[in-house]
Amino acid sequence: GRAEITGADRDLAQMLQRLGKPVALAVNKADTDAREDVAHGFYELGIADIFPVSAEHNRGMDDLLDHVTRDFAVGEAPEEIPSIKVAIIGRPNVGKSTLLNALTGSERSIVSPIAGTTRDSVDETVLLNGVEYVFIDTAGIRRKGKTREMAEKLSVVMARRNIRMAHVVLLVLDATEGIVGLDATIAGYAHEGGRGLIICVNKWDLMPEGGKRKFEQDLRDELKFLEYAHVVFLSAQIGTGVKPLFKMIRQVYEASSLRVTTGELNRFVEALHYEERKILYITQASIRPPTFVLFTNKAVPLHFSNQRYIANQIRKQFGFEGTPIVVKTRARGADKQKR
Ligand SMILES: Nc1nc2c(ncn2[C@@H]2O[C@H](COP(=O)(O)OP(=O)(O)OP(=O)(O)O)[C@@H](O)[C@H]2O)c(=O)[nH]1
Ligand SMILES: [Mg+2]
Repeated sequence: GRAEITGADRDLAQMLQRLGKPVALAVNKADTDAREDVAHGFYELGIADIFPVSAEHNRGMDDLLDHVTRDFAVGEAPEEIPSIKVAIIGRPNVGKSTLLNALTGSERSIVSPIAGTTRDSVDETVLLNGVEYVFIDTAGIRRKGKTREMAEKLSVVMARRNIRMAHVVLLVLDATEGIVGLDATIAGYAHEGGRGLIICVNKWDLMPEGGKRKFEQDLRDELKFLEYAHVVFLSAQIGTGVKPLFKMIRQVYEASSLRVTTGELNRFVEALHYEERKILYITQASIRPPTFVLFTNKAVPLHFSNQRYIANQIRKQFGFEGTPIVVKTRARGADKQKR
């Protein structure tokens, strides 16, 4: 914006328009309002979408980014029937198959009191209120002489596999046994997988009344990294607490598929009063999991606890409930500072 249009600009503009692709023109170095006006002189290049910007002073970026991303698909394919894939994971014998049967009203998955009756994935579909839920469990295949240790290893392998295939994960725990090491291991994979997560405390029918609050407190202490996950108490065998899962799954799926515009995000950051460093700019790079990129004035990445703080603020502000949020930092002028 500080120089005249050159012959090379004209050639390039013509070439781009011949491609038949949408073209936007960013007129850089528009540092002030007066300079922004100059940008309009660039209409003569024949490109209708002109954006005066200042890369150095971070002006006009919101509008430009919102413009170029405006036709990007939000979520999956243009909503016909949304199909939500839900993995049911957990260690042996916690009641995964019983829960699948309760959710789908079927006897599809083999339930057995013998731990580790499972080997391959099995899935079952339920259509409810215009949404398709595909539940993925581990098929019941009884094998003689399977040791407890082997069953446990297998439960981890299957959990990892099923997490990859899913949008939302149901982590099943056995209330009568509390939270054990293997639960935490499997939970860790769900978290790393970046999937929306609901913690299902099963076999609650066997528990004395009134213990929910204490149980949840202990659970939150043990699984601190899952602070975003909903916790529900249920009995897969009797069926109590099972029905509300559908609505919750849908909500978690929608939260993990949410996109926030760059404009909204930057207004939010301005109001945040974040003191550790200056956040120049923030944008959402992807969904499932919602991933945000921060451009800051420091070269070192954000400390883990600060990352978590910002993730939680974003979650509160925009309703990303039940899903992990990833915050990445890009340092501005990182090279300059190294020198
Ligand atoms: N009391 C009670 N028992 C349950 C409940 N859910 C499951 N069970 C029992 O727990 C045992 C294991 O249930 P499954 O559904 O086979 O457990 P699983 O997690 O699929 O086990 P694997 O496939 O071996 O990993 C069975 O005896 C079930 O009847 C529940 O809500 N309450
Ligand atoms: Mg099973």
